[in-house]
Amino acid sequence: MPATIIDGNAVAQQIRDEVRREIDVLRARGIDPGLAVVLVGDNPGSVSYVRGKTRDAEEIGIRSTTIRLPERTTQEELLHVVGGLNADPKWHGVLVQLPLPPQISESTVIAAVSPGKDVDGLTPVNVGRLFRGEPALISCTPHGVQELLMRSGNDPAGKHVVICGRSNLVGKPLAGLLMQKAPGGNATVTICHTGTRDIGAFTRRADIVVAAIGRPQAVTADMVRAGSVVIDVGVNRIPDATKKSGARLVGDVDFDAVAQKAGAITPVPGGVGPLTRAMLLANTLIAAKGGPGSVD
Ligand code: L34
Repeated sequence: MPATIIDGNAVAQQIRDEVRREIDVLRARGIDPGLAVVLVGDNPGSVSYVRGKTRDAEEIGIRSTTIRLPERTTQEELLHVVGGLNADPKWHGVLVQLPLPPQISESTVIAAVSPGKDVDGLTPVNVGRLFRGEPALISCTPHGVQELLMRSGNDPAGKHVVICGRSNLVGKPLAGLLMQKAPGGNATVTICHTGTRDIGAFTRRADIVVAAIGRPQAVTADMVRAGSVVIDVGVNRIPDATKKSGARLVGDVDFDAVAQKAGAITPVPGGVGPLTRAMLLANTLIAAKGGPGSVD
C-alpha cells in the first residue's frame, strides 16, 4: 500500500493560525512584534525562502523587514548590521539567512546575534540550552520536523529515529531535540553521515528516517523498511528544461519509489519547508513575549 502523504502546508497553516491568535493578543497589549531578516547576495533559493518567510510574517501580523546586502559584503559590514539590529528594540527577531559568501565566517556571524533575538535558534547559547534541556529558542527546521511528526500522529517517543546528516542547521539540533526527555522527544536517535559505513544498514532498522543530506534523491527504496515514516528535509534545485525557471525542487529522498514502500512520507515541496517558515513565526512570537521560559 502506498504511503500516507504528510501535508506540510496544512500543518503549517494550523501553526500559523495558532500563532496569529497570540500575536493579536500581544498587539492588543501594545506590543508590535517585528522580524528582521538579513539576506546577503542573491542565491535564488535563499531569495525565495526569505520572501516566503516575510510574506508569512506579514500575513499573521508580524512586521518584517529584509535587509539585502551585496554578495561582496565584508564580515565586518555584516557584523555591523547585526549589531544594529540587536540594539534596536523594534526588532524582536533577527535572522541571517544561510549560506553566506565565502569571505564571511558563518559561525562568527551567527554567534553575533543576540540570543534573545535568535529566532533561528542557531547561536551557541540557544543550541547549548537545547542540548541541556533548558528553555531555548529552538532552530526552525528541527522544531518543524518535530511538529510535523507529532501533528501527523507519529510521536517519536520510544521510536528509533535515524537522521542522515550532521549539519548545525538540521542534523545535530534535531538529534538533541528528539532525544530530549520531554513531549515530542524520548526517541532513540542515530545519526548517519558521510563517515558512516553502509548507511542503509542503519536506515533499514529505523522507525523514522530523516533525510537531511543535501544530495538529491539519496535515500532510495532499498534503504527504508516497509511501513516506516520518512521525513525529507532536502531542498535541492535540479535542472529541468520543462520548467519556466529551468529548475525544479527535489528532496533528498527518491520520492516516487520510497512512497511505494514507506508508511508515511513528506513531499518536497510541501513538506518540511513550510514548517521551517511556520516555526520562525512561533519563535518570533516567543521572542516578542520576552523569551522562552518567560511567564506571561
Ligand atoms: N539562517 N538559513 C537560516 N535559517 C534557516 O532556517 C535556513 N533554511 C535553510 C537554508 N538556510 C537557512 C531555510 O530557511 C532551508 N530553508 C528553507 C526555508 C523554506 C523553504 C525551504 C527551505 C520553503 O519554503 N520551501 C517550500 C518551497 C519553496 C520554493 O519553491 O522555493 C516547500 O514547500 O518546500
